[in-house]
Amino acid sequence: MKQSHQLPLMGLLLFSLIPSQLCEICEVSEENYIRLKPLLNTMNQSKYTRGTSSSVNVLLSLQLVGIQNQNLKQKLIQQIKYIVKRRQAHNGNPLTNYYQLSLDVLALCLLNGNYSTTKVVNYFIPENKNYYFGSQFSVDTGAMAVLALTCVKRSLIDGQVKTDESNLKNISIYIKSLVEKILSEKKENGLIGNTFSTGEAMQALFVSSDYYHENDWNCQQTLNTVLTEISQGAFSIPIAAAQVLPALMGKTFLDVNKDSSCVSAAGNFSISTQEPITVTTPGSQSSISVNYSVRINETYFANVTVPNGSVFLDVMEKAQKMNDTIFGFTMEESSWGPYITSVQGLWASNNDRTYWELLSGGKPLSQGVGSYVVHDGENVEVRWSKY
Ligand code: B12
Ligand SMILES: *[C@@H]1O[C@H](CO)[C@@H](O)[C@H](O)[C@H]1NC(C)=O
Ligand SMILES: *[C@@H]1O[C@H](CO)[C@@H](O)[C@H](O)[C@H]1NC(C)=O
Ligand SMILES: *[C@@H]1O[C@H](CO)[C@@H](O)[C@H](O)[C@H]1NC(C)=O
Ligand SMILES: *[C@@H]1O[C@H](CO)[C@@H](O)[C@H](O)[C@H]1NC(C)=O
Ligand SMILES: *[C@@H]1O[C@H](CO)[C@@H](O)[C@H](O)[C@H]1NC(C)=O
Ligand SMILES: *[C@@H]1O[C@H](CO)[C@@H](O)[C@H](O)[C@H]1NC(C)=O
Ligand SMILES: *[C@@H]1O[C@H](CO)[C@@H](O)[C@H](O)[C@H]1NC(C)=O
Ligand SMILES: *[C@@H]1O[C@H](CO)[C@@H](O)[C@H](O)[C@H]1NC(C)=O
Ligand SMILES: *[C@@H]1O[C@H](CO)[C@@H](O)[C@H](O)[C@H]1NC(C)=O
Repeated sequence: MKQSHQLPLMGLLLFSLIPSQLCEICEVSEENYIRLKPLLNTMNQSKYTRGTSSSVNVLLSLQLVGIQNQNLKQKLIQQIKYIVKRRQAHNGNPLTNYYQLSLDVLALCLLNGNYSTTKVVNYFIPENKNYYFGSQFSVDTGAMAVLALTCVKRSLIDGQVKTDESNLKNISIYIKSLVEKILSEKKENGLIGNTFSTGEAMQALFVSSDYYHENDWNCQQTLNTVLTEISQGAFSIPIAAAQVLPALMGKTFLDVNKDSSCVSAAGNFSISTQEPITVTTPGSQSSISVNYSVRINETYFANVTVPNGSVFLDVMEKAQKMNDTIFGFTMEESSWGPYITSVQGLWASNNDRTYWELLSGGKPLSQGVGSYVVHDGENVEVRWSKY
């Protein structure tokens, strides 16, 4: 499964150029399409200058919802070719987590590629610690796994892939167990996990309705909450918008190679040149102070003053200027923005499952340093953690 690792992505995308579809339960009605506009505008801000998985997500998402835009598509296809090439040159990306494993299995499965069902059954055991970050079940990861397993299950049932009965049975058991875990992360307002995992959780629940009762999930409530979050500018980076859009239009990744269509209406909203919703910061002339801490075994902290409206990263940069030994850090650009790779010279490692966790008031943040806006008097922290 590993050597063919990144290639399937390309094929998946080519496949997805075939118009998609199947109408699903719970989706945004046509008269509400206008409420999805901020997402499309944000996706249009996607930077094409560098190959990131962000552009891949944007393209996939646009294809899934049936929006055609030649200019945008050409640029994105160039990017994907570039990514595939680069990954081949680097002898494949190391497999770092189950979210990526699920994406790969899904791609192989959708392309009717060659994969071992027995390996899938061995890897995807719901008790595997890779579904968790620390003690927290990762809804994004679980949802992606449900999509992958559902695809595999369907090809087994269709007889496209041969296997013994026990594998099929185990896969069903896994899906049921993962769906339970996903549903147990449902919040009172309908979000599943957090704002950014909800779209993927919805996709997983769309394809697995055999595994839960109608009363277990109020799809409409979830949908309404997501629409509210859109209006508040929550999906302000292209990849966040790309990950939530398909579910809102009733689409899942399993639809990419279906060709009946019921989203002709989607052609109605072309991407406009309107500015995306940005959080305005009228109070940006004034200053705020935050208590910034670096916690390893010891805790180091400082009172850092930054302009009102600053993000976490601004605080870290200011602190670094104050004392480079204690607050020095490095970061790496990723599809979700800047990712903190080291602080005080201590590097995060996939092998050791270590990372720099971001917290506010002792609670993990659901955004990165480039997006999270800090508040006056807040206690923010970067903590040396294991997942
Ligand atoms: C795996 C994962 C992690 C792993 C990454 C390392 C590893 N071994 O893979 C760990 C557990 C370390 C991690 C950490 C964090 N994560 Co994370 N992570 C994911 C997850 C489940 C899959 C990412 C992936 O592999 N994508 C597939 C590959 C092909 O794409 P990629 O772009 O190359 O993936 C890389 C980046 O995504 C990067 N990464 C992972 N998380 C984050 C978060 C941020 C803010 C950034 C900039 C980069 C980044 O690591 C990936 C592997 O190299 C996503 C879920 C999702 N929906 O995308 C959440 C997700 C991206 N993470 C998220 C968050 C919030 C974080 C943290 C900020 C949590 C925290 N409170 O500390 C930290 C990052 C802090 C920092 N140092 O800057 C959010 C981002 C939401 C947002 N609006 O910004 C997501 C969407 C989960 C969620 N629903 O909340 N994460
Ligand atoms: C599929 O992969 C297996 C090993 O994983 C190999 O034995 C088999 O020959 C492959 N089949 C095809 C058609 O490539
Ligand atoms: C699959 O299910 C069978 C029983 O149906 C069980 O004996 C076996 O251990 C399972 N395999 C895995 C990898 O869990
Ligand atoms: C586009 O929207 C208009 C009104 O908003 C509607 O009358 C028309 O049928 C829609 N077009 C398609 C292709 O659905
Ligand atoms: C994206 O926005 C830019 C302006 O920011 C505009 O020139 C371009 O036409 C837009 N692209 C699409 C596909 O709408
Ligand atoms: C910071 O700006 C926000 C509006 O963006 C305002 O509500 C808040 O009172 C300001 N805080 C300070 C301390 O100036
Ligand atoms: C700042 O944070 C540190 C620990 O992170 C704590 O010990 C200290 O009391 C905090 N200071 C204030 C003023 O809250
Ligand atoms: C933290 O303390 C433990 C126990 O004293 C030690 O084993 C570990 O190496 C320390 N970690 C770091 C990053 O300094
Ligand atoms: C942090 O510094 C600011 C500006 O110097 C000051 O007004 C504030 O009282 C300080 N906060 C703490 C908790 O020391
Ligand atoms: C940074 O902090 C360390 C430890 O408190 C101290 O020894 C060093 O002098 C500080 N450096 C600067 C430039 O303030």
